[in-house]
Amino acid sequence: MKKSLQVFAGVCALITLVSLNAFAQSNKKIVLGFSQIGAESEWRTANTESIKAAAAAAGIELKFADAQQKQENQIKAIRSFIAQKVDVIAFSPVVETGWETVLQEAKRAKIPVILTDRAVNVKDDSLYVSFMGSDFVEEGRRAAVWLMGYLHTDKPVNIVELQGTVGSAPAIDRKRGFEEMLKPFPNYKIIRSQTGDFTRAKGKEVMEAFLKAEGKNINVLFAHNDDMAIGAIQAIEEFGLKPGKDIIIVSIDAVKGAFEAMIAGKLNCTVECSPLLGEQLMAAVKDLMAGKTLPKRIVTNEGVYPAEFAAQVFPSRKY
Ligand code: GYE
Repeated sequence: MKKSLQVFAGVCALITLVSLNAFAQSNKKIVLGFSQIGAESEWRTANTESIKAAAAAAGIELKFADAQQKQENQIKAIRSFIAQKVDVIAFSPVVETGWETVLQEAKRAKIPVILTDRAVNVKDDSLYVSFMGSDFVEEGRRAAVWLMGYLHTDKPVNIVELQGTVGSAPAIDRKRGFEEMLKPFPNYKIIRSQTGDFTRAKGKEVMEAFLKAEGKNINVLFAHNDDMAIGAIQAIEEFGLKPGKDIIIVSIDAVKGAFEAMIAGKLNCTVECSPLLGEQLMAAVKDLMAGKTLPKRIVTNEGVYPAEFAAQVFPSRKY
């Protein structure tokens, strides 16, 4: 029984390889179905542009679907890619959980799935071939390390936190990394934490509520992305306080808007999270179609940009 199973698995692998090689030899265009989360932030817009431009440059036919930040729309898009028999599916999962069924459907249809940007939480990791994107826990840690180095104090520090989309990998991981670094220093306290859904409008709205409740008690804002920080900056100014001075602000992404805010003295630091995943994704799709095995995890290289360097770095920023 065991032997025949092994033989069966071997034959299946061979068939896949032979068909992938046949594909590589034919000149058919590779078709990639990509399900994007939405257009909630500057980061996301840059990510979409990067994917579209890289697909065009690589000669890959891209079927692009915008889910408007709804998981059900992403599931529908993936099902439609399966029905259209695309060669590869890639997607950036809005939240971590709830993907098993649709990923099993893709697997049954023998369509490889690449995760870009955000991770999923599934028991069976054979449901996707590779996950490329940032280390969000590390980004959270970097924000905290910068903050403690900047303030360098053992006096009480009251922090408010604007979280990303509830249940999303970057919101869960950035919070975890940030808290992990602060833990040994109990004078740093998160006094309020709420989601702003990664948007400017929500960031502003939630910051207004924080200010109403805590007023001048707030020393620091940690925002899980730049857009929410930019929304919050407006709320702080309208409240009559100076962002970047009365309230120290650190956020994540390093989009152009963050550099402008830093140059204006309203944001103190941004931790980089690169949305420029397009080229890497297209290279991975081509490798896959040529029968190569992809690394299970491809991590993006990133840095930290304090406001002092903003003006100098700004001209070379690509997103
Ligand atoms: O930080 C935020 C976006 O998943 C890394 O999503 C991405 C995050 C990014 O909306 O701005």
